[in-house]
Amino acid sequence: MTRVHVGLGSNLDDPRRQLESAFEALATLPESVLVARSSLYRSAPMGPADQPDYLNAVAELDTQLAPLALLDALQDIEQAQRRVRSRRWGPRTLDLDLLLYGDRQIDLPRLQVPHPGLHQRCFVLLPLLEVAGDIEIPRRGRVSALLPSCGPPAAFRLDD
Ligand code: ROI
Repeated sequence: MTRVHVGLGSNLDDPRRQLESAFEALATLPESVLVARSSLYRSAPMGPADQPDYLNAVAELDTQLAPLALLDALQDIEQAQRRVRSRRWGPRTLDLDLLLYGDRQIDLPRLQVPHPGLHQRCFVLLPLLEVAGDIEIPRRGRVSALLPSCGPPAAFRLDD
């Protein structure tokens, strides 16, 4: 089993419902166990400002799926929720990013792990800290060391 972290993001079609059903789908992934889910966080869009605010969260899983098999499974979930992505950095119904795969570093055309933007994004680092504690991000250091320089946009935890 490898411990992995997946980032969830949505800013279309009832983002709270999108993230809830994504967590349900993640809980049924083959050869995997959903270990923890973070709270939901709201943030202004990074990128074009003419789109709704995002909700983001992080899921922690233990999996026996290989990285690309896991990526395929995440993309299946995105498609099942009728992912709409009109333009680069535009609004989307559901984004699932493989953030961390154990302590592996992966550099393939389809998949870069750790996720390239992870260390700069408050809306990823804050939910990650909640589920994973102060883990080490390969080549980047600990989450707590990255938080002071993350963002904008700022991210705000929603009440349950
Ligand atoms: N901005 C925020 N706040 N949250 C996201 O998940 C997010 N995802 C994206 C882009 C368009 C870069 N901006 C985002 O893909």
